[in-house]
Amino acid sequence: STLLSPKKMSTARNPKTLPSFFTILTICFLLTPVINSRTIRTTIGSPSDDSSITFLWPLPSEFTSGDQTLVVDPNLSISLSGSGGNSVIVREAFARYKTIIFKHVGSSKFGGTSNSDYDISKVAVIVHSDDEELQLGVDESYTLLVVKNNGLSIIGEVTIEANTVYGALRGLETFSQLCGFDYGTKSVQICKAPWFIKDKPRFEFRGLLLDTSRHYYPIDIIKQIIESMSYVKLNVLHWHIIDEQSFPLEVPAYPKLWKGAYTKWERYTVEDASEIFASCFMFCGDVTVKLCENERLHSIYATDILGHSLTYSVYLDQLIIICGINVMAEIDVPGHAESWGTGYPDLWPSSSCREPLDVSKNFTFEVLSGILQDMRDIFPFELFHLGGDEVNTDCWKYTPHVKQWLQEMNMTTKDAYQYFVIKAQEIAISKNWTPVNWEETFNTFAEKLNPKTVVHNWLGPGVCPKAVAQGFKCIYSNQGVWYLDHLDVTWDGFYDAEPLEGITDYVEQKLVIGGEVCMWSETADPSNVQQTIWPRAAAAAERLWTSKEAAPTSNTSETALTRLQYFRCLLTRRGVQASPVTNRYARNPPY
Ligand code: CP6
Repeated sequence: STLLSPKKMSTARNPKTLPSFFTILTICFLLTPVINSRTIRTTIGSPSDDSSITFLWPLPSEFTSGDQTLVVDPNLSISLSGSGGNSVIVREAFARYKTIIFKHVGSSKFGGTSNSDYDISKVAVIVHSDDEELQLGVDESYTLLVVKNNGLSIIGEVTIEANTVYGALRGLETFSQLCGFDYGTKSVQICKAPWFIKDKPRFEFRGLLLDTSRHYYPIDIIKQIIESMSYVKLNVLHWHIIDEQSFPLEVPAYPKLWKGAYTKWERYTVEDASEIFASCFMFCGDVTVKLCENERLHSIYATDILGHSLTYSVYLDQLIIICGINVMAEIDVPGHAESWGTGYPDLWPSSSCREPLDVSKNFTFEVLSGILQDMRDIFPFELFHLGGDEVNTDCWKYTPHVKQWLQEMNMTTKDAYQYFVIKAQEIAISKNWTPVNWEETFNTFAEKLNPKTVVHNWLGPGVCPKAVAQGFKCIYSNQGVWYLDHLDVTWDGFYDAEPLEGITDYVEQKLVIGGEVCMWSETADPSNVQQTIWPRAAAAAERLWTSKEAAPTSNTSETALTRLQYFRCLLTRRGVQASPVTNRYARNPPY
């Protein structure tokens, strides 16, 4: 059984977490019978009567709850402490979540605020370190404690403790999901308190691919997508910027490249691209950013929920990390790159052979290097995606100067494909990036790939077991279950996918860094992208965040569907146009 008794919980100490919190936790457990003499109902694995369901998505890895209902003060305050106690990121995140939590309180539509006494007035956030960089494997764990102030407690009613600001962000998201607006009393309530939550991600890489080449997405839409990702604790936006159909990105080193954009309105400037990081901050907090390029200093004008204007000056680096989401950019070579030649036709082998890029010219690699150099200034994430999928080299053979080059080099077209991918990897590595490649590169010349390569699965489930057996890291994106453009795959198809499928060895399992759902955009644009992503991406997000014990498959966990239906409503309440999870008439209970 996965039921956590108070005794088990207090002895299951994580050596990385400081004892202070566990002392508090233990005291709270001891006090719990005083606070509430009824048995605490433990939620994991409980029967599926409504009150036993925990309306959190993704489910935390460990938690217990009770049966008290607590009322939350709309003037909720934060006290920040620990060495991360000065964090603007956490403070801003708190302001952002306050807006979300109290959206309806005081609104004339619901008759103004109530006069009830509040059980929860303060959130204490303890962050142990503030200099952690947002990179792969950053500590995102947190503990969240919600107890009614019974006069005995010396701590805040809500305590979030984390080793890094990113853990604190995840904890604040969970806290916001515990808060619900009660239309009867017109107040925000937390049901099933007291709560003891100890949470950490199952996988360090939890991604969503967005393809901005098949259809263009304005910056605002990308910001909305980033913000919605933070609701399900996804932490990597895989930005598939360019493909054969359009080249929407400005590259200062080669200014004609973005002639390959559909129109001059469907392009991203370098500033736009930088904003895509900063975006969560700007979008979530109703913040606009003014760039002072030379100093990399940004002035941010934020408006808090009371309408007061706050002005901060923050360095760009601080802005990038506000939602704890990394951007992994992709330049897909040599196959998906026809649009490069609109501005520089020399990149095409010939006018009748426009793809793959011309492998025989130095110019091709000069341009690639120029693009990567300009992108290095924009994207600090350690992973960079070099594509390498679906390369059909036939027309290289029929293009005279390429054919001659192949003969001189004594290469087959397959050798030349390998040559291109390895050269691209060398350029990326020289710029201090870890290369990621689609699985065809591994399937064709695994032994030649740089050992640091992260293999990105998509062709069915088979490649990760093989890649990790050879010591490569792997990202799982099996197209049969995690391609969002496959509209026939339902939520449970996404939910039941298993990144560790076929891998039993513990050391090999550790090489699967996570997984990613893919929003290819041949048939999606801003009008339908959110409905196509949500709620199915949330199903995958729980698979990536929550341990398999706490979140088994849809068959064995009756609560998953009900929780997801509730979470889909949460998304729509927060302004995300999520589709229905399933047919309306099958819902029980009817949210
Ligand atoms: N574009 C690129 C695509 C796809 C891939 N790479 C793709 C292939 C098959 C399906 C969906 C998407 N559109 N550059 C494969 C990684 Cl079914």
